[in-house]
Amino acid sequence: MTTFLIYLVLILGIVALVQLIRVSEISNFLNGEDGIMVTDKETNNIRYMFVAFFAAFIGFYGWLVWRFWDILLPAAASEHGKAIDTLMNLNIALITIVFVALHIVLSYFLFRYAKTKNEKATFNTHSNKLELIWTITPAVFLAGIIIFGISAWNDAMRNVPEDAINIELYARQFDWTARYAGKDNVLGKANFRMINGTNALGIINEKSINDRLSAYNEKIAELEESRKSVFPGGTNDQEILEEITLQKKHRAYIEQLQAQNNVESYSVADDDILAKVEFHIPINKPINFQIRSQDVIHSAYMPHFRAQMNAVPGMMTQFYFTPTMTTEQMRAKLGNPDFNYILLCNKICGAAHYNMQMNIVVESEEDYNKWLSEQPKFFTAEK
Ligand SMILES: [Cu+2]
Repeated sequence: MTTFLIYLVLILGIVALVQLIRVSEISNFLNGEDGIMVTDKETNNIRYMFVAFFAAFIGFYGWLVWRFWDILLPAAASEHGKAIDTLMNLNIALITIVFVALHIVLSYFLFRYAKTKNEKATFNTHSNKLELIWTITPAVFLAGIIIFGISAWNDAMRNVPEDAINIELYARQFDWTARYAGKDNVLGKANFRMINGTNALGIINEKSINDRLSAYNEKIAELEESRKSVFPGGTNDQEILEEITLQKKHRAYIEQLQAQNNVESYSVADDDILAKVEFHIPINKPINFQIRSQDVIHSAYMPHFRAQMNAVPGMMTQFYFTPTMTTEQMRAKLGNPDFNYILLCNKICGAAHYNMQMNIVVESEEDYNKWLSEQPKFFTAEK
């Protein structure tokens, strides 16, 4: 109702304004004045006002850049990030040059060629030369930026070094889990059919497979048992039989997984480590992030390292980078003792999306190894 009233007031306001203008036009007409005609004096005022407006506009842009430049991200804290920063700065510089030049020319033309009573405009219909200039110039600049962009991207996406540390970033509504591969640097296999309350990532090893199978066996035995208390062949019995078929189907999937694995492929998961609140990475070491999602599309965004990659359910994506500044160094550089690197979800994925984040600690390799050795292994940890 309030919205309706606001709209009504607005519409009536516009109607009143139109009527007022009409009244003033009619009164001018009755007084013998031509209200539509703009005088030279008015034109002159308007052109000065235009110049002042454009000067203020460009000044405001300059002020924005000056005032807010330092709340943008600090210099990149990863190796490939430097190229991305250069690309970004180059883009901003080009945009600024074009923006300022264009407005200077625009205000000059408005000023110089404002209509006066004695001046007649020239009428240009077409100029091939001009068309060529304003097509080719932006095309050359855009092609340059695109080539630079593609090469920076290819550099960032180049082959992952052999010695990269493998870390999985697992996304779900609404949190992140970082999984470390342990001593062998090989992440254990995972499958969505293995996901349950105690194994949110669906990691496969001998224990988790066996736990899963025995849970299904128990459930099936329970259902068989409950059949004894219902009328054989009756509606209730039918329902239980259907449930048993379903449970057996689920069990068959897990048995399939079991058949695909052996002692060796099980054991790579045995030393996997999960981190929930924050995760640590060592400086100057390539880190290979393997990114998965449990439910919807999320996006692993680590702005200070200029890294972002979608987390897509049903597939694994990957991003690798080498951090070049520890958390402590960045804190000192920014003069902010509370600074933390952060992993954010950068894809609006639901109600608590805003809170889907995790701190990243970059430290010396020594500290990193120490931290990692203190973390409990997922499968042997007390739960
Ligand atoms: Cu998300």
